[in-house]
Formats: sequence, C-alpha cells, structure tokens
Amino acid sequence: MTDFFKGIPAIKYEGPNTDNDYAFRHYNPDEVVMGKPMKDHLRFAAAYWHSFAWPGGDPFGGQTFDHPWFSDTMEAAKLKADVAFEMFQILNVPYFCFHDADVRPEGNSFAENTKNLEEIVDYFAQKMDATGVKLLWGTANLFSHRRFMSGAATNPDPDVFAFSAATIKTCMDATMKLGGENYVLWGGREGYETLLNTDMGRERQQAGRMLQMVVDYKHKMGFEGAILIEPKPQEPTKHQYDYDVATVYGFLKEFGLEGEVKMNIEQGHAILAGHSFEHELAMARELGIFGSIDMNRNDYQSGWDTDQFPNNVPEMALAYYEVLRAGGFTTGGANFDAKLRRQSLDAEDLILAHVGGMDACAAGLKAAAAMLEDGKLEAARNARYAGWDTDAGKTLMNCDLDSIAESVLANKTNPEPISGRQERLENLVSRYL
Ligand code: XUL
Ligand code: CO
Repeated sequence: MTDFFKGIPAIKYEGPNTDNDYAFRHYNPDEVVMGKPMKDHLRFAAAYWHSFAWPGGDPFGGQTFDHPWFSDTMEAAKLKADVAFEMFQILNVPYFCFHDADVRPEGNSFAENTKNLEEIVDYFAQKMDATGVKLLWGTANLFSHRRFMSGAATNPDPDVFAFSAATIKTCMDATMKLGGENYVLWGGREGYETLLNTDMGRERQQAGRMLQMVVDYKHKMGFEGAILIEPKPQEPTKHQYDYDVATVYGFLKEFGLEGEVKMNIEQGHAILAGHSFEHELAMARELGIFGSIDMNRNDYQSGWDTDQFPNNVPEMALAYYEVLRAGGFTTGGANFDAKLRRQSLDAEDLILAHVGGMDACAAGLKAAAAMLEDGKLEAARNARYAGWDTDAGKTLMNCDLDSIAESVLANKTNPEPISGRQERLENLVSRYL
C-alpha cells in the first residue's frame, strides 16, 4: 500500500439521502436495471493519462500537480501503477484504459520503449490478477512526442509511419496480453495545420493503409476485442480527418473496413464537432458502428476540449437513452476521459471527481431506462412515422418518380403539416429526471 489515498475509504452505495461525501448516491453496482446489474450496463473505466500522467498544465502555465511518480524511471512507473490500482479499488471501477506513454518511461529508441512497456505490462498483469480489475482498452500515444508533430500514419516522412506502425503493434500486443476488450485509435495529429504544406490525398491513403494493417494484425494475432476509432474534429490539429462519426463511416466505407471497426464516442469531441453527444451515439447506432464511450463534458463557453468530469444528468439521460436503444455495450464501456481542474491538488479531489461522475452516469442510466421501459417516447416516435408502415407507405419506397407523380395527381395528394410536438416530448423527458 502507498500512502497516497491515506484515510480515504472504499466507496460504497448509501443511497440518495446520505450525507457522506465518500459514498455513491445512485451507483449501486448490483441493482438490476432493465434485467441486468447496473455495473454491467455502465462498465466504468478509469483513464490512466488524466488521473496519473497529466501534470496540470494549460497554455499559460505548467505543472501544478507534484506527484512522487513524476520522473522517467521504471521505479516511478511502478509507484504510479501502485497508486492507480489503489484508486481503481477505492472506486470499485471494473476497468481501466491506458496509452503506452502513460505507463512506461520514455526510452531513447523504439527498442527501449518496447522493453519498458513489456516490463510494466508484466507488473500490470500481476496487479490485475490480484485485484480483478480489467483492461477496457489499450492504445498508443502517437501525438505527444515531437517525432509525431506532423502526424503518425499521415506523416509526410515514411520513417514516422514505420515508427508509428511498430508502436501500434507493441500496444496491440500489450492489450492482448492483458486481456483488453478493445483497442482504440485516436488520431490527434492525423490531420493538418495548413493545406499549403499538406497532400490530403496521400495522407488519407496512408491512414487507410495503417487501419487495414491494424485490422489484419488483429486477425493474425487472434484478438477478439473490437478495434475502435475515436472521432474528434480538431485539437491538437486544426483539422482532424476523423472529424465525427459520419465522416469516419465514409472513410471506413472507402477502405472497405465498415464491418471491422467501431466507434469510441467522446462527449466533448461531439460538442467540438458541433453535435450533441446523443447525436453521435444515435448516428453510430444507425450505421451499425456503435462501440464504446469516453465519458466527460466540455465547458460550453470555452470552445476547447476541457475534459471535465460529467455532471449534467439531464444531458446524460439522453445519451444513455441512445446507448440503451443501441442495445447497450458489448465489448465497450464508459471510460472517464476526464481530468481534474489544475487547482484540484488533493488526492481526495481525484476520488470525489470519479464518485460524482459515476453517480451522474448511474442517474442518467436509470432515467433513460425508465424512459425506455415506459415506452411513451418510442410510442410517440412510432406514431409520427406510422404512415410509412401502411401498405401505401411501404409501396412508395419501391416506386419511381413517374409513377409517384401519377398517383399524386390521381389521388389529389395534398398533405397538411403535422406538429412535431417537441415541447410535449421535452416535458415528458423532464418527468423521468
Ligand atoms: C483526446 C482523447 C484521447 C483519446 C485516447 O482528446 O480523447 O485521450 O481518448 O487517445
Ligand atoms: Co477520449
């Protein structure tokens, strides 16, 4: 045991009326919601990078956190792992997620990076065994080191493509070894700063080829988890190729990979793309590529990716409604891709941030389940489209313009507008919150 979380108890469910900061009010892991324990709906994961690797910088100031593991040695990496697993157990989160660069010291070469990663993977394996905590997904950080400044797969320099491909291979190996349930690709620098120096055609082909290699390797190694792409429109690059769910779907179709790759959808990224979170979730469901979520929230005033812990239950209820309509998670889960504010220096801040986020998710899930079980919203949606279920509606889909024009003339078709009843539906949603 380290003394990082000294004095902080394991968090238990005490119900909505408790006065205890260190308790769940809504997250009751074994409570059955729509026929399944809440923990199996929510499948929470903690993110290693924000909680343990982020130093607290912003564009105007550097490190505010001063953790004892902030040094590039294997000893420090192991201390960081000890503290991380202590947090997972205090919170009772079943999963975690990591990038290679979060967990191992940066080496001077690919070989050194790989050796360091392998050593920490063995250390993780022991800790996972001892605690029962599992890996939701692994990924490669192909955006922080200066070698990736002009992209990884989409870099103009083939050596960077090669270094990136080799790094992805080692991270897929690590994920597989630890029994990870997914492998994520987020291309933070797969985009451009200016078209003046960018060959978009080449870069898109390079990204497509890299993705094909990832899928091929997944099958070669027998990895049974899902490959997930995490869309984001910009930041760090001015424009990112994986802009949003619909854009990524077009990309997957172009390279014939729509049956191989699913989406990891992040709340804050949806907002940056000018969408709501539920829009992105619904789009992925309709396209058959819904996979997993990165749960967080962006500040609507700041216009950048603030990665805050989620706390807006009415919004989250609408998001979970779409998750439930998608049939829930299979290999996916809810990764808290969220970080403390840089002034939140205490160990308890990290715990309470997760407690609040987990409770908000649970409250959102319960409201969404009630909405779905009650069926009023779905009934209203179905009623709105009922014309399409009639014989005439069904036939219309198989007609052509000529025959439709004839029938509109013959039947004197002259539709009257029908209310969309938005306010009535919004009032209905409020009753479940
Ligand atoms: C960045 C982001 C990443 C991915 C994993 O905005 O969300 O942390 O989740 O690389
Ligand atoms: Co993310």
